[in-house]
Amino acid sequence: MLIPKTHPKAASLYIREKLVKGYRSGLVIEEGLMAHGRGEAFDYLIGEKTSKNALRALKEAAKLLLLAKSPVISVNGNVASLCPKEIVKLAKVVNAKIEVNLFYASEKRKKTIAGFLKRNGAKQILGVDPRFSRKIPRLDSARRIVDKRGIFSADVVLVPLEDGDRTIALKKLGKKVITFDLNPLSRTAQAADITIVDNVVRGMRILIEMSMKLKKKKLVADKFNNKKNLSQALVEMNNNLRRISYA
Ligand code: PTJ
Repeated sequence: MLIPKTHPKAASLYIREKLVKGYRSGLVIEEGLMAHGRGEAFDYLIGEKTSKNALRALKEAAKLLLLAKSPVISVNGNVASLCPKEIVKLAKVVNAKIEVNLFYASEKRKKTIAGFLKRNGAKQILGVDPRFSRKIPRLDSARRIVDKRGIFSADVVLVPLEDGDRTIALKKLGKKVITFDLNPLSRTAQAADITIVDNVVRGMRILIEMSMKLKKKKLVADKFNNKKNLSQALVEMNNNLRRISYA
């Protein structure tokens, strides 16, 4: 169906279309469509735009990625389908590796995602060769299987649209975790070092721009209070609701 550009929710509908296409081509699973619906509800509450608190988190995330020794971008079905070009571009700018890591894992889907990212410009995709598989201790989901050249040895991991278990397990291994999550209350959002409460589709582009700008500067990582920033995300949502309800 053709979505008119003038439709008030055109941007959101285009994102849905991408995900449905991703589902039909084997990148995304059914549960991924539901996860997106949950994200959409929160996106509505933040006014479908990048907020001040998200910009703060994005800046810190760019710094952390640029200062990292071996950063990795962890990719699942939803993220691959929503922003393949941005993943590849960000990896280039911050010199990160890209690893496929799935919750509902299957070898077939991992390969489909890796192939899709390569067609979008990626040179190397980790997480698909079982010879390099390692296990994250104390984690039961399929996400425990990681690549020894990637997440296993990384110091900073970007995990967009994540489930909380792995974030906690990665932190126990001493890694810094950055996430994109539209829900500031989720376990991932609460457990990560830096949570970007923004739609990954909008936020990824800004993260690339910020990383490109900051790359030219001398960087020092600031102390970032993620809990405080998450509280501000909730305050901003609350303010939006108040504005609407008092109108
Ligand atoms: O491809 P797989 O097998 O690894 O599975 C991926 C999903 C996303 C299905 C899996 O990780 C999952 O079940 O995730 P959850 O636990 O539903 O968490 C997804 C989180 O991402 C939720 O808190 C959503 O609000 C949030 N979210 C959804 N869409 C977006 C988003 N955050 C940012 N941008 C989005 N577009």
